[in-house]
Amino acid sequence: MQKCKLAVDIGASSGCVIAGYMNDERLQLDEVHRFHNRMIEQNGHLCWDVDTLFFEIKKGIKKSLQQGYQPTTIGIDTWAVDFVLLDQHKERLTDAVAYRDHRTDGKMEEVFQTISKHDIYKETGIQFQPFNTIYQLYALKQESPEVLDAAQYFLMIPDYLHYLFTGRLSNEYTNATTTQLLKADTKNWSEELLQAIDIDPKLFQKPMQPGQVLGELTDELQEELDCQLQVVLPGTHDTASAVMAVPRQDTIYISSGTWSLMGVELDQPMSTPKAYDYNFTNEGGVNGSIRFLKNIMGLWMIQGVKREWNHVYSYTDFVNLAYQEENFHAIVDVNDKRFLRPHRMTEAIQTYCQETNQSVPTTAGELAKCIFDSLVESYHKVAEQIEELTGKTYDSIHIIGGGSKNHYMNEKLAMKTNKSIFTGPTEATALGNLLAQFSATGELSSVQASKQLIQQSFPIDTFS
Ligand code: LFR
Repeated sequence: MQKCKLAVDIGASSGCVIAGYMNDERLQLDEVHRFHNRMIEQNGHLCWDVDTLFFEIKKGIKKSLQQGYQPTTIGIDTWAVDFVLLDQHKERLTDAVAYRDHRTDGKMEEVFQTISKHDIYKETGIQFQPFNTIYQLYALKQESPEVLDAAQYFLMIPDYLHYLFTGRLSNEYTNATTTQLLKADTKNWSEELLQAIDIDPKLFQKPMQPGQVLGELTDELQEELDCQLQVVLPGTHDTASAVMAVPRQDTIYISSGTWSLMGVELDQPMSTPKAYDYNFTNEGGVNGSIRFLKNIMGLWMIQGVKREWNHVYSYTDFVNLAYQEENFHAIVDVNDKRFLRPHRMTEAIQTYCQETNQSVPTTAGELAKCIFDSLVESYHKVAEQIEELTGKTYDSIHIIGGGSKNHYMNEKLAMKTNKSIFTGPTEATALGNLLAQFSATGELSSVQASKQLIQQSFPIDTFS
């Protein structure tokens, strides 16, 4: 039996259970289970099917045992900002409404009437996104105040999954920062902000730092799964885990997946007026670091087009098709609101091009080229903003995550920015999740050691 740790990483379109173990000074990964994830319509809202996610994780644990592994610890990370509420019996009271649901339309602006945008940023250092938890809670309070009256516990999605496995309630710190309800200085919930949206502070646990053991599997699950496991808190926000696995520190990174998260790691939050103007965020990281970054719309756009073209083309096909459209040029502002949750992505892109008097992409290749070129354009602009804000020049951009395999974009970005582009590892999020587990069990002692381990375990490609 090979001892291992299990990283569960769930993104907006798929999730996986990955076994990680040390072999000859290297970290070895083995994907034991992969499953689909998607939003479903429930009670008039777009929701995540958290019961199925729980089922799939259990399936992954069972498969790891069947494949000859002996898992000792497990940790779960997902996207950020979404949550559920539990009642006094610790039963789920709410659907897991997804952040792309329309319930938050216009809510951010309404909250600003009670507490100013400036004050929120000063208190939290977190970017303004209409879907932040603060605006979701505000929307829920308006729609169903009785639900908030009955609620006793607030759990974000990974907190809830961890609860199902252990019966323990926690609010993990890195994910909690994305609510835009945590005070940047105390790393605890902001009474002032909770009061502004009229939410009872009793719902929240004191945020717990990643890299700690949460608890054992419940007796019931030990029996069902026929194993004993410790649940360890990783950076439960996927981006926190991913950035932990960037092999170098003195670089701009892009965590490239459904979103492209582009920024640098800092020791202290930077909430200057310029950072506010550019809407940069200061998310809490693992080991006390701060992820100073900007959300860029990312591969969500090509995922939409892929779906609308009935999955006839794979991602690799879209990349190859983009190469063939050398003469086609159209650039959209990828962070335009219309692309966040459009009815149809293809149409949203075409309308943008029409309105801005550009060529309108109609073929799959033209659409792919338009999306990829527009993302590169946005990366370039954000790289300039990062250098302006930090007062530093960076000579490289390091791309991690599944999107780092897009050679077309990597080459264009190298040409556009004149910086070296390093890519990999693609499974950075699961890796970061595992690193926190190794550190909880005392097998890794420092950030330096973690980065070193990544460097010696995974190949890095270069584009210049
Ligand atoms: C990426 C991510 C981003 C967050 C967005 C919404 O998966 O976690 O960091 O801004 O999803 O939760």
